[in-house]
Amino acid sequence: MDFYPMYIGGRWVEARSGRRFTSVNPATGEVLGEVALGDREDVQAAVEAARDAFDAWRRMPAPRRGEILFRAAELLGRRKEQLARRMTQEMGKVLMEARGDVQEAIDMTYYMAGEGRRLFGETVPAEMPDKMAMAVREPIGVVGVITPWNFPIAIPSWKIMPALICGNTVVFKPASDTPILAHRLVEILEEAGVPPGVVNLVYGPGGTVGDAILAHPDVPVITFTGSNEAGVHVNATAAPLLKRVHLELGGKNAIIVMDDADLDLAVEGVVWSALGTSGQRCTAASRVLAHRAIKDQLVTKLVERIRRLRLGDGLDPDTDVGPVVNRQALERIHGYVEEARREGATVATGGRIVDEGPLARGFFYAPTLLVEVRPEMRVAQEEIFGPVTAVIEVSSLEEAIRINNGVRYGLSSAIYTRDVNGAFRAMRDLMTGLVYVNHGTIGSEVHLPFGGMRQTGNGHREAGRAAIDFYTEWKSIYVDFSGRLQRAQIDIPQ
Ligand code: UN1
Repeated sequence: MDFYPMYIGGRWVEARSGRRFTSVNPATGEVLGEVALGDREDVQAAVEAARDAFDAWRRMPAPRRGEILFRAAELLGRRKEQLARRMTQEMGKVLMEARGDVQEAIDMTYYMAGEGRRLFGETVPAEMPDKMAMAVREPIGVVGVITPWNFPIAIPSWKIMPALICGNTVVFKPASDTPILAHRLVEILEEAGVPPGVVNLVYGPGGTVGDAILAHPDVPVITFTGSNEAGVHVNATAAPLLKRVHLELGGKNAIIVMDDADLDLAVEGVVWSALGTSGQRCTAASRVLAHRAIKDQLVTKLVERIRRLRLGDGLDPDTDVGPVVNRQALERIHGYVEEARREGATVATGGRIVDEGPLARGFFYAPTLLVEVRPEMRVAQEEIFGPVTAVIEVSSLEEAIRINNGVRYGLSSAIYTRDVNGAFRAMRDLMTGLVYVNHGTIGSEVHLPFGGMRQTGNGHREAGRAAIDFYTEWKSIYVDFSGRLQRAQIDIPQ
């Protein structure tokens, strides 16, 4: 059985306790490998290594750090297929989407490599003669990176690459459902020339490792993607130490389909956004706000399209939808559907755990369309994180926007329409960090800010230049070359 150690201070090591856990293929139940199970002491060692490595790393010229990331991007590119296959085995998403996940990481890594030559500050005129004023960006220190399993290469890369290019060091705790992918990513960073201690990897199911990172006084920055429940805990644990915390949490994303929309295009957008990655994306479309004039027609087309989807092992090129990540997920998803039924919704297709035939060995949920859903139902308010979407009928754009905005999340939204004015009104009024026009709710690009409003997060954004803002501190520098005392605000030049 393959074994996956932790990576601390540039060495691959067993957990100090010697304990291990396993990683399992959700399509087959097969055990893929054994993984070192970390605890508090491993975190302590990782933080010390990251702290010790910080000084040399922050002083390395940023373009040189960029060269290391450039090599990492090349390695990710060369291993794209291998990584994608492993990803399908470890968390179930179909191979085509696993390739997309790795591609997002490649794109982000090249983008951040380039930022090494663009960590722009500001120079501004000073108030006094013979004086210069400027603001420069500085790294902050050790960044705690805590990531989910649904984008096992992309999400860690969105966090680690900007943290590194800005000159920070990293303690990385990946989701315990996808430790092997995390291992592969860190191997690539090592091979690309990231010096010992600059990136450290500690695994730990059960919260001990995560909590030790959150509560460690030498980790001033935390970046976390995961559920809202966990995000609140992250925030509360980090708060007494006044850490800088980035939270990327849930979504309850909607696609509005207006009466003048291209329905076939909308169907493709809904199916891709709602059922891609088996709905396990924070950007997944889990509500369809359908104009009443086209609702019945849209539902008929959606049902027909969804029934043609093939469920199966993501490695099979004929598979459209893979399993969900684990048994608990399967039960949680089904619980939402059952509750929707009790509240009066109708299952137009799907609505069941696949518990017979060869797929019964894995964690498969039949792609599900719910109709007769009302905006206040739980299934229309809470994040499901599974292959389920709910159709809600609306009578106007205003009503659709109101319902879209009537949830606690604000990550992504979309509108299908041919009306230019309506599209612009929606772009202005939809309260989400991402808005798509004639396109589904998923598929953000790495050079634009990514993140959500309201309880999807805490105001920070990742990707693009926004990430550079998160991973740096501003330092304002004044240089007086007049040779005399110039008292600010007092010796006002005439
Ligand atoms: C997530 O599900 O946590 O736009 C991120 C998208 C992807 C990112 C999803 N680029 O759907």
